[in-house]
Amino acid sequence: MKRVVHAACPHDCPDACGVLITIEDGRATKIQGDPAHPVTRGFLCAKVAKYLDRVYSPDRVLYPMKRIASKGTSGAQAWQRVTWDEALDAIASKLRAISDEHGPEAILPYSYGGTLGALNHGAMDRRFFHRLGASQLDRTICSSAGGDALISLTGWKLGTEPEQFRHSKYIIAWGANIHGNNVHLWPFIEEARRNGAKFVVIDPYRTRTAKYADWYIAINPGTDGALAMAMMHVVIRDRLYDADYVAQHTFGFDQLCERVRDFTPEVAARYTGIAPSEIETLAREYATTRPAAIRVNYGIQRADNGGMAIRAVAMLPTITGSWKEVGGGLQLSTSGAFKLNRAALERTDLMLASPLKRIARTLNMSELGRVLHGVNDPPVKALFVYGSNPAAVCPDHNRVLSGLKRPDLFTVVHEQFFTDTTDYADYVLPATTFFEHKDLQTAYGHYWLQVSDQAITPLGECKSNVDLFRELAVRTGFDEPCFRESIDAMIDAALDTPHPFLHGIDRARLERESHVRLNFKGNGHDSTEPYLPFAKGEFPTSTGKAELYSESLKQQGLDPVIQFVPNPESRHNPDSRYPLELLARKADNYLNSTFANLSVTQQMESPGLIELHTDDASARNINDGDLVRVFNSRGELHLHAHVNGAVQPGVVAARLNWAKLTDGGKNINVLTSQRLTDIGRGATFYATLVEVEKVRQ
Ligand SMILES: Nc1nc2c(c(=O)[nH]1)N[C@H]1C(S)=C(S)[C@@H](COP(=O)(O)OP(=O)(O)OC[C@H]3O[C@@H](n4cnc5c(=O)[nH]c(N)nc54)[C@H](O)[C@@H]3O)O[C@H]1N2
Ligand SMILES: Nc1nc2c(c(=O)[nH]1)N[C@H]1C(S)=C(S)[C@@H](COP(=O)(O)OP(=O)(O)OC[C@H]3O[C@@H](n4cnc5c(=O)[nH]c(N)nc54)[C@H](O)[C@@H]3O)O[C@H]1N2
Ligand code: SF4
Ligand SMILES: [Mo]
Repeated sequence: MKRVVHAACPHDCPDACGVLITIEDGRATKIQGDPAHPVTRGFLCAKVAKYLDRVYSPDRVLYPMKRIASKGTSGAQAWQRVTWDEALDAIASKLRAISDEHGPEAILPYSYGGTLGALNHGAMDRRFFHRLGASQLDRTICSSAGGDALISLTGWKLGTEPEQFRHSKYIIAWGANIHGNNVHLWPFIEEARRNGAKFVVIDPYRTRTAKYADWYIAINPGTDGALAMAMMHVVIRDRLYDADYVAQHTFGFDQLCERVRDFTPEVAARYTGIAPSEIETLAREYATTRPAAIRVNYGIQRADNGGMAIRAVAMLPTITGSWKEVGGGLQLSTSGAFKLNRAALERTDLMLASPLKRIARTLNMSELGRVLHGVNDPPVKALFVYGSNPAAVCPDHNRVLSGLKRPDLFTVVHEQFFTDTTDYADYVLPATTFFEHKDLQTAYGHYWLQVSDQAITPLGECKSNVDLFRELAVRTGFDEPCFRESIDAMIDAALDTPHPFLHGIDRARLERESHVRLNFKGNGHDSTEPYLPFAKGEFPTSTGKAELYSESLKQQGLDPVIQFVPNPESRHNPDSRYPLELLARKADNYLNSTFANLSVTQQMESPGLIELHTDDASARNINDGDLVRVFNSRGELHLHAHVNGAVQPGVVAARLNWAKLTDGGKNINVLTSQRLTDIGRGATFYATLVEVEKVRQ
């Protein structure tokens, strides 16, 4: 018996692809992109195209496991297989004991982007931890700096839909590795270029995307705010802005003019390394070629000044009025449009029924290293990890590891594979992949909602996040009806909202049509027309306008307009102890640390490298292929030098990998810090200074 099931890729990727899975005799035999999905257009990225190897990998965690060797060890000798009953009972009673002794806030859930399915990402888990009274997690590790910065300007995380890029005449990929991280935008850009569009890439790393650009601008890391301010200087000085749009729909234009008056291309050139004449050209071309679209991604906000950088870049389409045009505007994220009934899914009100009887404290996931070293009261005594691999992805890896090694810390990890983090778990619980459970799928790079159907029965004894936390709630004695809700009832609850964007969209329709575009008609837009979120202003800010001046930023002690401050770890800080700016990047063929352990994806990557400019290599007597030590005050690791022209002098780049798959058991996050961004308390992975030296062999 052969059948085809419609699913949706839940990985942490803007594209949220529609996926068709062929099942024969209960086994998945083929995966392909849904040709009917308007953004997926029938193809998948290289890593998910090989997904059968992931689902059926012999390395999957298939049964609950209890640690029988010291933390930090892995392999068969570290684990004893136990039943689900034993594991759930032991975990429930340990959490109860910790709660009784230290208060429930001593328990910290830790989850992020393993799955973005609305139910498995954040629903039954949230209900469980809220009812327990556990600490809340501030999920800042990826996008909070840029997200909060965009909201400070536009009030809402909305942006240009990918389908509109085909109409653009000028496209800037700004800190956006489209080929690697957002490949389904690419066909629309190609179509635009066939119609004469110019394609500009601004990135300190010569990505695959940069190689295709008409104009590649190798900016110094952490200086995008300066570039955007100088571009606004030119646009305002030469009166290339849209005076009408600015007058009607923005607040604080005079203060912005004042702020950028002296921020000339010459000033910006000193920071960015881009010649003043090039900044002039970029600004003039951007403002005068219509329509012009900016795809800014999260790369530029992973730095101390990253929030302000996104704010500055997002001001550009606001002052040029480019939001009015089909194929104009800017995309950072489209996630704000998916107005699911999160209150019903997450039930924060359950905290009031917990032993705490109040809203629990919030701990920042990007500071896990600090959080695990007892700086809070009560200290964290239990860590419950699911959908995340903090022992690989968190900044300041050595601090994170010394925390995870604490003998008094009770750690549970719900996982598909034996990752870096499971090496520190007391219990590992087996998790389903998206083939094995049903979910509701939003997106952050387009406006299509999908139901992802279950394609196969769970392998081994795997359970989905929803099922795990449902069962744990019952074991813990929670009897609220929400803990008995079925998957379908949860999907219905998520869609049960008065918001016009979800009007007319229910589960039956999603199951029938596979993907449904949000209903923009309710916002005064026709649902089949291109969606222009801010064409008529309608910024949901306190002033109802785009806030070039933001009172709320001022209240947070931040510059209410815009400001450029160089990152403390950068070549612009005269006190810097280390000379090289490290881009601790993602791999094009992994997804953060996911896929790093599979040989099919490893074959597409070259892990274990540090990319250097030839000047920096020869100054250190380093040749291509040499083993080098990369270090700073936080840590060190050994990588092989690769002198390949990808970076400018003064910049080096390396990629995220599982620590235990790297020489010496360390990954690049031994070098990154726990400093937080100016806006949004985010992680600052891309503002890291290091030195590199040859290892004498
Ligand atoms: N293949 C693949 N796809 C992915 C992911 C993955 O790991 N692999 N991760 C997913 C996730 S979680 C996310 S958040 C998205 C992120 O998608 P992106 O935001 O595109 O991801 P990044 O790779 O963090 O950054 C993009 C680019 O910014 C550049 N960059 C770094 N610092 C600066 C700077 O100071 N200025 C400028 N202009 N550019 C800078 C980097 O070199 C990189 O090429 O991608 C998702 N998709
Ligand atoms: N140096 C450096 N560090 C970075 C970044 C960087 O660019 N450079 N990027 C940062 C960014 S943008 C992000 S978003 C974070 C990502 O950090 P994480 O969200 O931790 O991402 P992953 O490394 O993909 O780990 C997700 C884990 O969830 C598991 N998983 C998948 N699906 C499920 C499921 O349904 N249930 C359960 N229980 N588990 C599941 C996967 O097997 C995988 O091990 O990393 C950050 N860290
Ligand atoms: S990871 Fe992204 S591009 Fe790849 S299949 Fe999933 S959603 Fe599509
Ligand atoms: Mo991310």
